[in-house]
Amino acid sequence: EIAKLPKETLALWEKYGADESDDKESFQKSFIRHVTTTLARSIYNIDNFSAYQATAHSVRDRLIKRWNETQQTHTEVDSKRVYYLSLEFLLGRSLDNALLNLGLKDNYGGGIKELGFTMEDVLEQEVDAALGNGGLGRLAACYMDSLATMDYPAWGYGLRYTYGIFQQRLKDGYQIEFPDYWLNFDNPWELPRLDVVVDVQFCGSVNRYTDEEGHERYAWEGGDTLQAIAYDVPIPGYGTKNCINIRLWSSKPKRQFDLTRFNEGQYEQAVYEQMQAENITAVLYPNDNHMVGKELRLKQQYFWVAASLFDIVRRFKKSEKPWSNFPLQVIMDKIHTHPTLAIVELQRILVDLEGIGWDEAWAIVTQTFAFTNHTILPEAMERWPVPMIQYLLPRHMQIIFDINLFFLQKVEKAIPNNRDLLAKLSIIEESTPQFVRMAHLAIVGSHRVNGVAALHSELIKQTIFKDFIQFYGESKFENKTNGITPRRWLHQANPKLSELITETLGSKNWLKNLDLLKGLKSHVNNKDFRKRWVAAKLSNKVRLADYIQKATGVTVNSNALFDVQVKRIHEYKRQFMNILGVIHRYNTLKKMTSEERACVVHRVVIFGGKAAPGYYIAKLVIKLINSVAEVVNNDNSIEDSLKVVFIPDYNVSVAEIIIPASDISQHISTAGTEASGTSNMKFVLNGGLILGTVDGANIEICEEIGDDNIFMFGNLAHQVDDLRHAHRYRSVPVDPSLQAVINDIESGQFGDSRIFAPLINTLTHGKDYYLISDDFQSYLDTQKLVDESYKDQEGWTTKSIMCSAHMGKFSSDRAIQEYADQIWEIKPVPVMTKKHI
Ligand code: GLS
Repeated sequence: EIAKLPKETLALWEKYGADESDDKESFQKSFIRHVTTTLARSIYNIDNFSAYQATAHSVRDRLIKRWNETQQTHTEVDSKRVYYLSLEFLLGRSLDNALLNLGLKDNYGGGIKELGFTMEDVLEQEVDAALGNGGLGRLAACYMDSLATMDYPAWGYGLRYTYGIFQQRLKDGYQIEFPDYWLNFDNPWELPRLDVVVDVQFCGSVNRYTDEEGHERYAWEGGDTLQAIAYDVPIPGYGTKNCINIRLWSSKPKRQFDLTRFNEGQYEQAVYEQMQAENITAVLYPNDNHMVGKELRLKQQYFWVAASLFDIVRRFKKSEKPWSNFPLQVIMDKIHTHPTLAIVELQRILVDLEGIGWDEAWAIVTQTFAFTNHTILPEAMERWPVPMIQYLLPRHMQIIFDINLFFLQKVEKAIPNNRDLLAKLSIIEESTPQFVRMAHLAIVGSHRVNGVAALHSELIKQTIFKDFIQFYGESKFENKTNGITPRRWLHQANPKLSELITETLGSKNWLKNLDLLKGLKSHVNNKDFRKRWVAAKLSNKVRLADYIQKATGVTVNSNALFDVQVKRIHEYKRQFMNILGVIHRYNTLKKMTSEERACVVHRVVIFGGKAAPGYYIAKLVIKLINSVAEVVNNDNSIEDSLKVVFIPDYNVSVAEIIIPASDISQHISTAGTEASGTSNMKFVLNGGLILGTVDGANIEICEEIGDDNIFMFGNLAHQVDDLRHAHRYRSVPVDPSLQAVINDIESGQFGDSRIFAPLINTLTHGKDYYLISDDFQSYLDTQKLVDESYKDQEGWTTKSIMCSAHMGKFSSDRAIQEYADQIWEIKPVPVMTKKHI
């Protein structure tokens, strides 16, 4: 029951609900108030961590105001909203981002100093919110930043995992995993909504009955019911009042205790149900680009979509609009196939609960959903066994069969007598047991499908989804190249460069319109500008060198060329090729005379990234990198011309230190395997050059910055199939330079060679699925070119400036604008101010 308040009360709200000011004194007041009341500490008892907490709470107060005003405006205007359904939101830290987006950084920085702390120390206290694996989860976070900044009415929906992506440590060069219990202390960046609770059902059975009007209906009954509790995470836009929401669901049991069991003395049994329920949102699955067919994962997916849809439908029903308006009010973007069950759930709500006819309901469903595909890798394609769905979600399985039946009937009508095509398009894979192909369900249940970079969007049409083109034609499939937010990835991560850019361009407008970076081109010959550009890079390298020293104990020279590959460890991303190249370089250096070595460019090769805990080969790559590092870094004979480091526990905040410091970064996936990649964009935006294959977004980056400013190499996507065929059936000999490196490893140069045998095996015996041998020589040649170019420091600086200047296209604002205009059909809704809620 919402209380109806008399007019006089509203006046009081007006009076006391006015904005808390953003000036220094107001911050200091609220800081002290939070130390004493929220944290219950005294002036004699504050450390950096409590200073962080008090600052965060002070920012949170301001965020909540904006959040309230935004939600109030959106409710009043009631325009179409986009719901971004993603199982991963890799937000990283929030304090610095919120300070910058809200424009509080200067006042708060000054304020905190007077209180006896430094902003740097305070910011360092925050733990990352690491509810994602890699690019996919970080993309979701960048998109939320853009949606907020561009005043769009948007909500994200995800899960509030108790444990985020594991923490990686190294022992004897091997990765070991530790749980990331990120909620150890209170989390100021979430608002628990303990009153927003949704029941979610599993198992049970389906009963058929006839309703009063004589229609055949289905009821899903019995089974277990859990509860989803909402936690809201406010996401502030940059330079706007708009503050959108990510709603994360946490699971809990519907009943606290089985009292009968408890009374019978079976205490453990009694808490069992509670534990089972809490398990659902306990842990993020630590796999990137790889499906693990665990029942718990399927439960997570349904739990999340059921709670989210209930919430979305409840909001829509409040408006009392007819159901036909649903797609005019709601658009849901499915990130990957993870939320595909939402299609089935919405059809179930409309047909079973709202009594709408199947066809009418299906039209609403397909208009409501859009599907973004983020990978072409076969091992990442989700398929769930029919018996598993049947058991957990019996009514959903029936609906999937019906969706499939009606879809195949349409195909048969349009393209008669083609059984082969029906089998290929079917949502059900006719194996034993049968499987549900989630990507097929996602395509059939969405009105639009898109890939995330030009090449990727073409490839999905030619490969995994090619049969669908026969039926739908091309128009349903399109491309939306990924983007990154310049607020976090330049302004926040690289304050020196950001300042220089703002000064040079005369305003901060580039932060909202990244195309303005083109204005830097006319300064490329300005001596002072170039000097400051180089100085910014150097100071970022010094910052990284310090971090490396602390994290690994290795001392590196900031004047060397910093060569970086940081991303999830995967065979297709070919960190293995990189380290093999390092071995080649090392042994070449060893053969040189001191005079010869004096002429070579010194390099620091930096690796970082997590391997999925069950991914044996990827973990061996980490071990090999560390074994090589051990030998190289302790070999005085090469006189510091090469250092190798593996930075442990790569995450968003570590990325913010590494990316601005790179001279060259490697994006060297086998052509056609990396859907887009987004770190490539971050590096180039920060004036780092890239060494890459003709893959993913590298291609479009090259188009924008020009091929003089990028080092591309290797075979092309269309050659891959033939090369693999040649490996299998003509046992092509391994590339000679590669063979030499293999011999070095096998000779024991980097420790017991038996350890690495399984890794070497992936290259030999007609395998080499990722074509390292085919690309190796061109990789080495291109690395030589990199060295040569780096010797010309002036030329390199010009390239670096030109790189940043041409990166406008890769702002996530551009990407979001395209989604909003062309797929979601949503309009900005500026937040109305002077509303006090
Ligand atoms: C990924 C792709 O592998 C990346 O290439 C892509 O940039 C990212 C965001 O679209 O999505 N797909 C995936 O499963 N993990 C990813 O990082």
